[in-house]
Amino acid sequence: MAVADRISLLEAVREKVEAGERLDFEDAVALLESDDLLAVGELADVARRRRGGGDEAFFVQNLYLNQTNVCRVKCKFCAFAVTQKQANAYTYTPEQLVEDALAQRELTGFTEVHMVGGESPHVTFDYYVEIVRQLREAMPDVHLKCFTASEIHHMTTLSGLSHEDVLATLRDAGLGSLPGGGAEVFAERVRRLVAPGKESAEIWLETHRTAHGLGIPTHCTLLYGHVETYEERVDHLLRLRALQDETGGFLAFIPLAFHPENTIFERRGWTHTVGSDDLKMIAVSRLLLDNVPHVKAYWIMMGMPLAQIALHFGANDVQGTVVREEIFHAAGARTETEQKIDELVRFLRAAGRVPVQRDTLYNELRRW
Ligand code: V47
Repeated sequence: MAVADRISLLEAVREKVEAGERLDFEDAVALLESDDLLAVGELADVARRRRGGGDEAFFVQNLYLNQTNVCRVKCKFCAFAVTQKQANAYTYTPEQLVEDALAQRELTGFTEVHMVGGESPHVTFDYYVEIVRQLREAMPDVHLKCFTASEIHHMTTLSGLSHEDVLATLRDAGLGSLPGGGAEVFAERVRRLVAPGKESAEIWLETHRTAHGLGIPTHCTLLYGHVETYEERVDHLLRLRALQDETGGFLAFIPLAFHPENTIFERRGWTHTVGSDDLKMIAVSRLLLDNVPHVKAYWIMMGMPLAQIALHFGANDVQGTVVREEIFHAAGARTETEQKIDELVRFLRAAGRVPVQRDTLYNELRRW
């Protein structure tokens, strides 16, 4: 495409953003194809501010737990999952998870437990309900953000219950929200290549629709930087936007950059995404998902220095203190696995933003 055409495409997008008009498929592909990274970032920041965003940059004080790394699904992008027979396989009991969380609570005052794990065929649905029930009982004031839509689907096959019954049972036991994992890329072509054993895009979306209908807010993600095309990224974002139009139940979107180490793709020569692609994904997500309130620059994935810049490319959240992260670190993440609040605050301030500690539902807890 000629340079002049590219400039006029960006200008057309700018006019739409300034008029508060919705962007379409072609606009988003053109933004991803643009080499004018700073212009794309600035447009995303304009769109964020036009929709009421300010100088705040949010984070939550949270604790990551993984109940098991045993998984029946052999996703080719995953370096975390193992089989039951592998030496490093673990499946914690509800009691062990509670003991661990209570010990961590002595050290930090986290307000959220973020828990995901493998789809182990060696547990029952009661195992999941017991985890939630016991965590709720031990820490009634902590928000439990647990289990991806893929894990919820796994629970329906373990129990024979419907998605609605599984979600309602977990909610009644104390579940507060769902994290956004498992979405990967919705396009059937990509799913067949990278996650052939996983449930379909329709099931992932239906699980979130059902959660929203039950009053359970959720998060959403896109795993980019492997075999997908720009068009497939945009299709994914548009499907999320359509569901959000219907339910309004997504709290935040988190673009997840593929980490190849210790995966089949590393052996095929795949490398880490580059910073310009990470920033573009943040910006295009912010521009296209005009109805999702928050976009997270996940520091575990991109590192704090790039996350600082992402806050000027449409992101308004950096996730949280985390404490312990296994999924990205199994696949080669070089970031820390924990940030202390003081350190997060320093980074956010240095990025020219006002650090705000939030709870999971984006209620403000403290501002610096
Ligand atoms: O579902 C797995 C992805 C997800 C790799 O909801 C990988 O607030 C990159 O969903 N390289 C789990 N990505 C993490 C997740 C998440 C993270 C932060 C915040 C929230 C939220 C959710 O990570 C998985 C999968 O899509 N993943 N392996 C990898 N090698």
